[in-house]
Amino acid sequence: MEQRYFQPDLETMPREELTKLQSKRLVEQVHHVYNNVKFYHDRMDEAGVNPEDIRGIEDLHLLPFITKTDLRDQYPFGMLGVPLKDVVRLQATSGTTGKRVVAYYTKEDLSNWEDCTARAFVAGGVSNEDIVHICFGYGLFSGGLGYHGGAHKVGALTMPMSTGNTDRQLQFLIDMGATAICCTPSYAITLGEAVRDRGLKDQLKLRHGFFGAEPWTEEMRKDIESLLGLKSHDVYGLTEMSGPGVSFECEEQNGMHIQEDHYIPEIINPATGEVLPEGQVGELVFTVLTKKAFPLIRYRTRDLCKLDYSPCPCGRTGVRMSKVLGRADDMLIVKGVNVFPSQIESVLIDQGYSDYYQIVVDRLNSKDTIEVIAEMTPAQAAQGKPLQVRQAELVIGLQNMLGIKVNVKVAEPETIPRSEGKAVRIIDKRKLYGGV
Ligand code: DLL
Repeated sequence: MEQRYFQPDLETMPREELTKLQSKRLVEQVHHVYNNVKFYHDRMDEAGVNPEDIRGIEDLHLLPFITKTDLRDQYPFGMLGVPLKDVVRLQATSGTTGKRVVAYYTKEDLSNWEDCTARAFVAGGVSNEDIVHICFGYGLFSGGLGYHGGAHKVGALTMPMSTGNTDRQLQFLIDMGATAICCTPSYAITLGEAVRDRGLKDQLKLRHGFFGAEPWTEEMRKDIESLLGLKSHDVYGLTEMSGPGVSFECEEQNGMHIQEDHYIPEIINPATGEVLPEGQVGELVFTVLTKKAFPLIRYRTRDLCKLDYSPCPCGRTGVRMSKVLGRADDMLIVKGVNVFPSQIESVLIDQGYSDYYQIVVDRLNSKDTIEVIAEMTPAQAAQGKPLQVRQAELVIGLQNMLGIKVNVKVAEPETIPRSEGKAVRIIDKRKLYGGV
């Protein structure tokens, strides 16, 4: 019989028991950080909180938040919770700006992380009979090695392909008969388009796909599933928490179960820090309960989403987070107006454009300009509608959504550069000369 859960007792633990486990682990973790990390000792003292004040998760709100800036300030070893000799691995965030954040793991931290990605694989139908093709980057980025550890734990044949060289990726996918694939959703589309263009779909044996590391839409899901002929699962995570596998979609494909025996989620108002009620969109904050080398308490992820505590038919009890709906720090202020890239994306998708687009913000003669480059799908291009008409429709759609005038360029199919890592969709040139 197909295995449904990797660790059934933990994944289907009734809420009451889960809360008790979280409370016990939180109390231990708070003592651990207070006694072993000077940064936390000082922060808690400043906030007037004693480890004894934290008796369970109901007291979590007493603890101060921490941010990426705190982690950067503590670079390289300031957040370490164990002696360096007990650390066996490090990974680093994939950010392209500022100092990278380096996260550390003990042997046990790695094993817990592998359990998390193994749970994601099993939820998506992977067993020791599968062949898992991993084309996330191996190295400092947590994607490759994170998935790798989980696939090993499940006992699948694990192919450490890493990124790049689409021809080689396709050859291995076909020759080895890979049944599962893991990569960014944008690379899945690139691979899928290559499969379509070369007529290779019949030679693929793929059944399961695990995608993440960047936002993707339901439209992208449909494209990926039909191009590669598989069922797709969204997997979320961040290096600071360990990497991929903090939450994952089960077979219902309806929200990502957070692995609450390891992570406590909260949703806050990013402007005030107030904890928001269930169902409201806000910034996701995580407390990691089990990681000892790099123990983060109330870490502000800057990812915007909402939580759903209603029961899931799959039987897992971990709360489900929605797709990431935006980044608290992606919000652009253009001509004094708050602009979320997700608003622009929804207009593009409504009008039938592809998932590839770019938003270029600049400042000319002290005035902000914003340009959206939308890429037509082959079907749109085949309609032969004049480009001026398309552009005018987009300008109106974007103006209605954002309340400001946006310049628009409509690009031919597949002309926006594809990336093997995370897609670059926002180019804010204003930062080049000193920021806004
Ligand atoms: O991207 C870890 C990862 C690797 C997750 C592979 C899933 C698959 P970082 O490089 O630290 O770690 O980037 C973390 O990426 O805060 C989100 O903004 C974004 N992100 C990650 N997964 C998703 C997802 C890895 N499924 C940052 N949907 C996070 C949307 C995601 N955004």
